[in-house]
Amino acid sequence: MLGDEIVSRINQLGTISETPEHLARIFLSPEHRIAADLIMSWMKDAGMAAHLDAIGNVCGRYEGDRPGLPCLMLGSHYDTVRDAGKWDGPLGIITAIACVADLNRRGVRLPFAIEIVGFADEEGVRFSSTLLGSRAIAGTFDESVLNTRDSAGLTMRDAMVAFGLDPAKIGAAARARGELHAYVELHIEQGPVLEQQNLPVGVVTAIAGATRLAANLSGMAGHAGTVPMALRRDALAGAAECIVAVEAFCKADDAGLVGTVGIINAMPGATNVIPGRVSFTLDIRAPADAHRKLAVAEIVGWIEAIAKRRELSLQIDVTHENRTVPCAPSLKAQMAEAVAAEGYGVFELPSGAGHDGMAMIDIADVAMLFVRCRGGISHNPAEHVEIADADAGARVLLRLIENFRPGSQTREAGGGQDRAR
Ligand code: HGY
Ligand code: MN
Ligand code: MN
Repeated sequence: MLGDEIVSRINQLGTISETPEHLARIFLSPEHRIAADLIMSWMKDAGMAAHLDAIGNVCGRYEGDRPGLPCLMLGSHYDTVRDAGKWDGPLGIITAIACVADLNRRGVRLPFAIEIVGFADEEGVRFSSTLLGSRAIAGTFDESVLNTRDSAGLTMRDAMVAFGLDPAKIGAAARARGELHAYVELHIEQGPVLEQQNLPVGVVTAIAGATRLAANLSGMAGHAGTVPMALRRDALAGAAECIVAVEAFCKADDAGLVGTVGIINAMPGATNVIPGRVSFTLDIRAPADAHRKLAVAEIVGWIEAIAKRRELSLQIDVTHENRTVPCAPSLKAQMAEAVAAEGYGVFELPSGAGHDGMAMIDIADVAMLFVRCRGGISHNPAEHVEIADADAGARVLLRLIENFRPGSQTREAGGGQDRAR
């Protein structure tokens, strides 16, 4: 069963982490490099040529029935969030490698090549701008991101050099539209819908767009014991009011709007000091781009009004924006055929989570296959996939690959992607 090897490799990769207690494999970290080497070895065992590209993506290629053919590109990301689950990202890479290994064992060569990419930075944990690996491959990497600093003050440029990469060569990772027939990603659903439908797999219709913002509030630090409440300009109390306002605004929405404050930092950070400065992040998403953009404008308006009333100064910037990306109808149809051929009900659903297909759309049609995960839990160490579902995902992906019919590309290159900020 393909699922056995997949689960064992998920467990093996899941031990490669910043700390043993909480899984974290952050872009350009030492553990990121160890993971890249392990994935490369798996690709080579599966009969692929494998290398690390100019931004740290792990790239494998399995030639078709003659050399140099355009490829069906598969993949997912091998970086993680902090205190992550071990399936988010790796399942797509490891399953794709298992499929190629199966073809290789049988000596099957197809009328197209197969490439698998382990993308280096989908989550954007370190430099607050996501999809860096897939943007480099799509040729849409924004060089200004090289100047952003991580929490230790290191720029992406310096982190790349320390990792052994040359920032000046990122452009070499870019692929031309004609080199790919399509990009197809298998990923855990990260939501509860397939479990509710009692289905192991689902066909993704679109990947929801997202806007990330960084907010900084400044008031007046002071003595916790001597400053009367009425005279305070407490930046943390102000941030708290903003966070509750964002939650209330999104809860009141009936069109799929979601808003999250994932990081907050109060300074100077002492029990007996009124916080003079606070920084926090915002992540706003909705199925429809126009709705998301309107919501972002309204939320920023709310935050500005709260800051003004509390006499706090506010700096709020968009750090990342991605529009909703549709999956190609011709690929969805082929995916549905593969699901049905494996004996499962065909169920279509949108992705609330972002994925590398949001960048890959600029050079190829995109499709995704979701695999059920227990309780819909993700970005959490409790993330889990049953072996039977991992096996189901692998069999559907293998069926899609073997029956894949390269269609006409339906998008012009550079299809209006909001550039990462
Ligand atoms: O944030 C996301 O949706 C993805 O997990 N990076
Ligand atoms: Mn994720
Ligand atoms: Mn993911």
